Amino acid sequence: MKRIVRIVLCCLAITISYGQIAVSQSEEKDYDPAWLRLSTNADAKVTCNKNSPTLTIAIHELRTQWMGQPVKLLLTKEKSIRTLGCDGYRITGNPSGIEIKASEEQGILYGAYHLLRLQATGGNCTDIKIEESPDYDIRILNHWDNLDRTVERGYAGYSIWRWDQLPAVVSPRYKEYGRLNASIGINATVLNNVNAPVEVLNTDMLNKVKVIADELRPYHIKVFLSVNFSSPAVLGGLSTSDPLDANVSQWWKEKVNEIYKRIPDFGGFLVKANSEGLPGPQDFGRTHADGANMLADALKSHDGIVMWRAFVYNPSNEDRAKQAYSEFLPLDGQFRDNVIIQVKNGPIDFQPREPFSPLFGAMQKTAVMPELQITQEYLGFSNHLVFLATQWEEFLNSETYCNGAGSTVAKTTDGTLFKQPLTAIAGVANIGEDENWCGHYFAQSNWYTFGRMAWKNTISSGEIAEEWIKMTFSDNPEFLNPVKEMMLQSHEAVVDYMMPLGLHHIFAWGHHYGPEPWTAIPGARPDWLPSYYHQADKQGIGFDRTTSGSNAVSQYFSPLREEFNQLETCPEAFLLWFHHLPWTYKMKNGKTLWDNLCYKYDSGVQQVRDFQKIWDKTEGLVDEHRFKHVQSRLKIQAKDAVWWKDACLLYFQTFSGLPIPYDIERPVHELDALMKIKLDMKHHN
Ligand code: BDP
Repeated sequence: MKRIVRIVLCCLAITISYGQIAVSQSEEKDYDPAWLRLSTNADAKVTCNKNSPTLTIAIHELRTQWMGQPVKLLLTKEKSIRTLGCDGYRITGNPSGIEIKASEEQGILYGAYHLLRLQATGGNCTDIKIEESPDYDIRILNHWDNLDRTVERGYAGYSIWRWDQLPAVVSPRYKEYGRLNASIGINATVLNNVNAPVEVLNTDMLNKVKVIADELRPYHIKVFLSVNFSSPAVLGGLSTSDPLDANVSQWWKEKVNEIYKRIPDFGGFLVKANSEGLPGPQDFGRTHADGANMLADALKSHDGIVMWRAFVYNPSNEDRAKQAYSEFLPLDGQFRDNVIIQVKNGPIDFQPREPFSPLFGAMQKTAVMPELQITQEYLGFSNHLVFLATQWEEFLNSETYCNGAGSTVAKTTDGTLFKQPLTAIAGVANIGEDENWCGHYFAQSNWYTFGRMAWKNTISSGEIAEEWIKMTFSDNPEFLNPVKEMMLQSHEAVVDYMMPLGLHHIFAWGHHYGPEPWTAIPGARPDWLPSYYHQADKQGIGFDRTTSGSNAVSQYFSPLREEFNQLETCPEAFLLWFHHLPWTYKMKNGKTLWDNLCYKYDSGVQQVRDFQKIWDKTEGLVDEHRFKHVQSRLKIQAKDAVWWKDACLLYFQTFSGLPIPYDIERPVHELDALMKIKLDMKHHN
């Protein structure tokens, strides 16, 4: 809840007891090694048949951390290796030696990190035969970092990009960032916020961007920028930014040339246009395709690309959940081959749980890429322990039925079903200059997960959790097993205590931290108010998106649309997303909707209490600093979970008039008091 709100937040200071958001404001300091914690005195024998900065990194990583047999790195044009693509590699090994082969240097780098991961996770390091290549060509982080170093929806301190010091001072953290990303296969990054000011394209800024690009290049990370569509007029002084105006396209061409002169391997642009008040081609009566294609033409000769976002919606009579599809589907097939449409996982906005956006599978003649949110804007910021792998797994494995059974979202985007010229996946970064990078130690697992899933979209959340725990904490089963279980349950827990059964967007106005299902701001856009989404009244609750409601179900393929449309088949996790139901509606377990809602909220609270117990038992199995840090965050999460439960149940009870089942924990707050909470979110400037 948006434009106004943007002015508020990013890094926050909260004074109220319902959730202390820790914000680091310190200068350059030591930082946590995250999942790269192997000891660095291995002295391994490593040879390589070629030389380059990237290969030097691979050699150094192995030399210092690999404890096993000699390793040979071989860049080769062998056909069987070339078929693995430019990022792929083959590792073969026996007790006397290991070979990593790849056709490009980045393949060698990824192979080296794979071997080290095998060692760190206790895998078989003697008899190895591994072949890997990624499912997506571009595995990209989207930083929502502003030029003043605040981070929109960032909860780990200021931006790691020291625009104030660049280009003269180069933070050692850029390289460490490159290393962490390369170790999980991330190969691209958008440095700045999608809400981009025109200034990002100033020559001064480009000189700074060049330095970061130079630092990240050896790690094989391409730099992209978010740009503002009205740059030609506002920055360039032209009379218009109309994409069909010859001067405008010429301005972009020259700007692009200026960039490539400094950064020859620049990736391209990410564009948020005609969305939440930002300018775009529609301001000039043109379409999204006109805008995207004009930029694509400017980038084409340099091999640059345009990632054009489909996150568009307007205050209209059309259900917000339908709008991106309505806007973009008619344009399918009209985009250049170096344009890819970036679509958020759900049709609304990174909610705790959403069905997948119906654009996946529907746009078949245009490259489409998923956008996931790693930063926990709608999941308790960096205070709540939420492992996102299960959420993304659910999304990637969702059946679209666009091409019969088995047409998962993953397959509609990775080139399996549609031969799209580009494949990519984006994650909105949760990185800041906090000592632990992400605010919460467990939030590092979400950065890690994004890389691993972008590489292999069928990897299971359990596998990722296990790898990450072993690399980051410990392989002691006493630690590993319960912590893994906790991580795997954590997303369901947060859904339960925030928005169970398909509820969505009942967050506090602006900052999205706590509950405010009651918000009523005079004059506010209706689609920015929780009541638009929950539709609670004396009769019932939920958004009717069936054929007799907004008919959003029609945007899905059969048989999914019927499945969502019919009460008997609609998954209970999406019940109130698609249906408005009476409070006394009988659910599958024989209990009423109201009772189920209460039990869900309560179960969320109980799960967090269990997480506290699990974590407390790990004392001594993990270093004290991280133990205490996570422990104190879990206390905040437990308090917040009760806050959510009480706020939502007491508020919805004013409509249902029904008692909270007597076998669950009683509310500990007064609704009136909860309704008065206004968190003091300050903009760091
Ligand atoms: C919403 C955020 C807002 C972003 C917007 C976007 O609240 O800060 O600018 O998405 O993705 O989730 O453009």
